[in-house]
Amino acid sequence: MITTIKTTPFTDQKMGTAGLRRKSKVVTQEHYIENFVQSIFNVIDNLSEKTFLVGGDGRFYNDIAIQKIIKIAAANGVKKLLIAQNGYISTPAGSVVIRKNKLNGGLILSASHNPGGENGDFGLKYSNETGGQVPSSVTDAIYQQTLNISEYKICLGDDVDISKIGSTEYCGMQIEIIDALKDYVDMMQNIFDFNAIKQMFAKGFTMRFDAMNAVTGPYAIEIFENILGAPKCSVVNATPKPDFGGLHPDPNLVYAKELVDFMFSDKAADFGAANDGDGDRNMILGKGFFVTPNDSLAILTDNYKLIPHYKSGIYGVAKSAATSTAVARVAKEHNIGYYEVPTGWKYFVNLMDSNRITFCGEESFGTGSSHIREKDGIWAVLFWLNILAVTGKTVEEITVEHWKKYGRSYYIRFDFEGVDTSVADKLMADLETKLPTLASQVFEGFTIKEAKPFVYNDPVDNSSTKNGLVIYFADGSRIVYRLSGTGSSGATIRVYLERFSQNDILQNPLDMVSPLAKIALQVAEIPQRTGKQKADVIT
Ligand code: G16
Repeated sequence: MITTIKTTPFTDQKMGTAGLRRKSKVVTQEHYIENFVQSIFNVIDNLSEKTFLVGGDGRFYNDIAIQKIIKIAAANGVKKLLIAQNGYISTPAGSVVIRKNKLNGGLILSASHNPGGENGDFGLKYSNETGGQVPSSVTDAIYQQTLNISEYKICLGDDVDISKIGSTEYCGMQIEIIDALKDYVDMMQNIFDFNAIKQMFAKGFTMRFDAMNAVTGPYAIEIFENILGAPKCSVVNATPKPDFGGLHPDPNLVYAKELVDFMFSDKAADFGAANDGDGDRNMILGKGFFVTPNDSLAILTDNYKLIPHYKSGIYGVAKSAATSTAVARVAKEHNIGYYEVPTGWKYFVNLMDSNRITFCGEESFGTGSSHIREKDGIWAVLFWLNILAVTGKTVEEITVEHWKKYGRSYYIRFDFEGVDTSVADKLMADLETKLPTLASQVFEGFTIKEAKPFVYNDPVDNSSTKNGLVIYFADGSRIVYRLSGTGSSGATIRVYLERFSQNDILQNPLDMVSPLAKIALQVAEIPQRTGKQKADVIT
């Protein structure tokens, strides 16, 4: 049943910030998935001793791609696959399964927060035995394979029924269909004070969780409604759909509009949250109140003692360079380690594995801890619920008290989308050349202290990564520029603006950062080069 098929390379199979992300129409081309999956297996030794997890966020084409992966894995002599029932598993739950079962890795089919469907995006992430995504050295090796591939092996058997939990054998390979919920739910119960949260709901506390028609719906219903006792229908858009019901499953103020409108209305619940397509991102809201992911990371870290699993102490904390410096002030206060890494969760993995950090997070609505090696949307929601239950305070009270103690980093991100790739690349290259000339210059009353690329030297594997360009101002404000690494076509220029104030903490964020926005556009010549006078998305 095993056959070898001749093929020719696709030149666009380089993984970005988190796996390979391409338009569904690209991925459905003949041999596309086969080439990529074979290229992954080509860089792994001793496949006959290895077991991998397969599952994803249920988006369009996942069902077909899963069957292809099964057939290619079997033909390559893989020992065993654990497959999530019906193919559905959130990215964090996948990390739990890989770690708990000591698997050799996993193939997670998700383009995360990108839209899905026939006209949307498809994605495939490759994790190793840490439960986190493989480092750049491995993605580079896989890319080289994709450029040189001339054949792949595949088993010509029927499709495997993955709808029922149990074990089977396929083409000489063992297969186990697993419940993707149980291990994850158990882990959350071991981390947080479920009794305190249950009591809070029993007293009438209300929440709305928007699963955005994506993979976390069943997890959220089980945890928030069935176990913790949140009122029925607290979880909305709870059924995963291949096209996310037309939603763009990115939990931010722009794309989670339905939830935001509700939380800013008279009917608002006490607490609101959303997750993205594969359940690793989160957005936190109070009644008429939004918590930026930057502040959320700082607040969770500051309150770690309220959580049973962390109360005896944490190692340290890390953030991506583009994320605000709010958590740095908390790390200093608690006298714990503090690290700044490039954008991409994979850069946190070595820091967690070497016990340098316990918490980490990013401006792109990602927060997590060393319980797994991916960011974790439901974990962040439970952390907030635990804080609210123990303190009896509102989301707004907790956040404002935090600002009173630590000052506030006003923070806004501008995205310029659909820019021609060559225009975006040239803009970044020219800006990098210009950076050294900017020191000491004054724009809009702000003095530039230093301007340079962000370079990260990993203390564990000594690799060095350059990602983004940073302008540091004398008053602690910052502008960061980088190109998105998760798009499926064209380029997105991201401009991250941060302005710190110790005492003036209740201003409008957009007003506060508007002088920085002006400087950012002027210095990089964004309007002249892209034709865009303003950002497409402001979050
Ligand atoms: C991925 C990575 C994150 C990163 C984000 C931003 O998120 O896992 O670590 O912060 O991309 O990507 P970019 O700014 O390059 O578009 P996700 O949720 O898409 O997997």
